[in-house]
Amino acid sequence: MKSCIVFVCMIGITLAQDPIDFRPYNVTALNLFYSSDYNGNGQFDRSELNDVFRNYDVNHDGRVARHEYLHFISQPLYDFAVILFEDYDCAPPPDGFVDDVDFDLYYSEMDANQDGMVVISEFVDHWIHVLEKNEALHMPSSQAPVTP
Ligand SMILES: [Ca+2]
Ligand SMILES: [Ca+2]
Ligand SMILES: [Ca+2]
Repeated sequence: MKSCIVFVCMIGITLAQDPIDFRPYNVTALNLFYSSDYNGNGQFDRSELNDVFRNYDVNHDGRVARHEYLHFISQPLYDFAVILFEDYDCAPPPDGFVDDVDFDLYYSEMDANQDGMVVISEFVDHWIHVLEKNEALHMPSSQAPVTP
């Protein structure tokens, strides 16, 4: 469950951290990869995207509703989680549920070279981009930026 939350909201670990700080993003993304590569084959398999979300599917209907996902999330990352869910719910039209149709598209977006497999560099690049794009939603405002 913990690694699942880490992936989906990048959050499980953060429950123990105050303030929350995902920087440096490349390290966060790498840790995220290792917690999401369930079979340890060094790639993020398409099936592992399902694995990541499985624990959110409280009523086991094969898809994750917005309220199921957000149920696990609390402030200060709630707003970030809302945006992440919108990213996951990517198959048009957005319907408030994340399921295989969304997973296929999301996985394809992570698969930068479109060879059908998300390797570690693709995974890391994807999450660095997500973290940078949404920095205002998760950056601890009380801290000055840290230079690596
Ligand atoms: Ca794997
Ligand atoms: Ca959807
Ligand atoms: Ca690839």
